[in-house]
Amino acid sequence: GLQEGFAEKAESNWQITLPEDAAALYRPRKAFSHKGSFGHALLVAGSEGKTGAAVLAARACLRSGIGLLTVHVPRSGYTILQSSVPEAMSITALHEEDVQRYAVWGIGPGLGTNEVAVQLLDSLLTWANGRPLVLDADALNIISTHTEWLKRIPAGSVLTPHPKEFDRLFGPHENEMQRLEKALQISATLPLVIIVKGHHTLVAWQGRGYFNTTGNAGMATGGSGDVLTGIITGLLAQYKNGFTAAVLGVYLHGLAADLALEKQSMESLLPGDVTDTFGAAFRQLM
Ligand code: NPW
Ligand code: AMP
Ligand code: MG
Repeated sequence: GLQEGFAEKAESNWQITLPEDAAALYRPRKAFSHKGSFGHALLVAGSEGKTGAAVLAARACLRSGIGLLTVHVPRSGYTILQSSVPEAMSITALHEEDVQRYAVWGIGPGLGTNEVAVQLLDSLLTWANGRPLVLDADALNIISTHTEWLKRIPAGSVLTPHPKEFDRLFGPHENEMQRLEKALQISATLPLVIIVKGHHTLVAWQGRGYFNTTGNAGMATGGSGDVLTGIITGLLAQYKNGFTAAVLGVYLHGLAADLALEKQSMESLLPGDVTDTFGAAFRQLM
């Protein structure tokens, strides 16, 4: 596998994802494939005033090649989601029997941290049944206040904190290097893919760290991380491997942002523009 390819050339626990590494991970679609070939993902996102996070994650998930997408939003987000992302199905209630049909769950963008959100995450962690999850934003913030839940996260799941969310989860760090070392340590202890977002986003897995080489300061706009959660969830459903989904997702997200600068400036770039450029980014991997 590619992880072995990465490991062979590594002289230390730290390495960078080069374009050829990302291209080696990419798998083109087969001519006789159908929507069932690419997985059915569930996104649990949004709350009143933060339905935008659900919309951004849903669009990104669809543009990453998912076969089918269902999004859980509160009632207040239902019509917004349905009219802004018609390709996605929407639901406003979750039941144990129904959720089992979704192979991969992405949880957290704009979810909020009130008691309803806490109950929802508690149920999802119980029902996950070994299924890998993508956990972001408020899902991570909730776990920060219930740290014993870290042990309930299924193996192979992907956590996508920004530095502040990372520190809420794992304690304060004096500097970025300390934080990255901690991410590596945690990934050697827990069977989780830990991302630390930033200019050179780190993917930590099994005690090794993979730095991303794409992306730019134009991504420093609210909603960028919600787009990343969407693409990683979509890739996890297709590639069925958290490490691959994380490395490829982070790389494509940054590359799309770099390519989007052909039409935008760093000031004008919006998270949704990056989603619209996923196609150009995928084409560079072919
Ligand atoms: P500072 O300012 O340096 O002290 P929060 P959130 C820090 C949803 N959204 N390097 C920085 O702290 C999300 O999905 C909904 C260093 C920053 O001020 C969440 O559910 C949107 N520091 C919820 O809102 C669009 C960094 O963290 C602070 C850093 C809250 O998410 C927006 C912010 O973190 C948003 O995505 C870095 N690279 N990155 C919508 N349209 O619906 C961040 N920080 O307090 O966790 O709040 O990330 O805005
Ligand atoms: P979030 O804070 O959750 O919205 O996530 C921000 C996203 O934008 C992450 O994917 C970051 O890696 C990316 N990002 C933010 N600022 C920069 C930057 N200066 N250079 C590269 N990527 C960035
Ligand atoms: Mg975020």
